[in-house]
Amino acid sequence: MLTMEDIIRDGHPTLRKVAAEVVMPPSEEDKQILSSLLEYVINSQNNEIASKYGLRPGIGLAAPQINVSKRMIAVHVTDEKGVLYSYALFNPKIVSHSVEKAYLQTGEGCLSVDEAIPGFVPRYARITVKGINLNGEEVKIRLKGLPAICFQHEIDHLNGVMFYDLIDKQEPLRPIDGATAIER
Ligand code: LHY
Ligand code: NI
Repeated sequence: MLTMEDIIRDGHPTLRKVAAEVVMPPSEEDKQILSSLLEYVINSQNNEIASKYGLRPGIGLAAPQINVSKRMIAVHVTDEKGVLYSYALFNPKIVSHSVEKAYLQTGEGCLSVDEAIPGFVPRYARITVKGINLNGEEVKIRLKGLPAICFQHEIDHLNGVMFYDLIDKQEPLRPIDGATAIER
């Protein structure tokens, strides 16, 4: 199982690389890596396991964060209605998005960034993501709210983008006009 020791931190060059597409059908090794990402986020949300292994709680994780520069992400997050979005995807891609923007009222954090960096991170309010799941099936997911933000954060990691890159450097906490503020 993955622990915080497997997660590389800000400053590591892998976090700034554009990750490679995973060749389909995926190898057993790539499937194993992807399932370990999902296992981490699930374990990290279990109080007993998280405290036993010192896991920082997370809702998403991308392969570059464990120093694997390949296009794989895992997300395990519930929306405001309590609906669970639990996905492990190869080659996830945003195939369409709203014009409307949204941002988390509390800002974002990152398992690869140890300090808190305040500021609003502009995201699309709604996205449609396509990818391949662990069973090799193509999935198409429509997302809004926190799950949409989480997928965008994880897909950014595949492109070498960190959340703080998107924060307004002059005025980090200026409400983003026309954007919806989302509570966690
Ligand atoms: N994980 C963050 C986490 O706390 C993702 C995240 C996304 C935080 C959106 C806050 C808002 O689970 C990662 O850093 N994954 O890359
Ligand atoms: Ni992150």
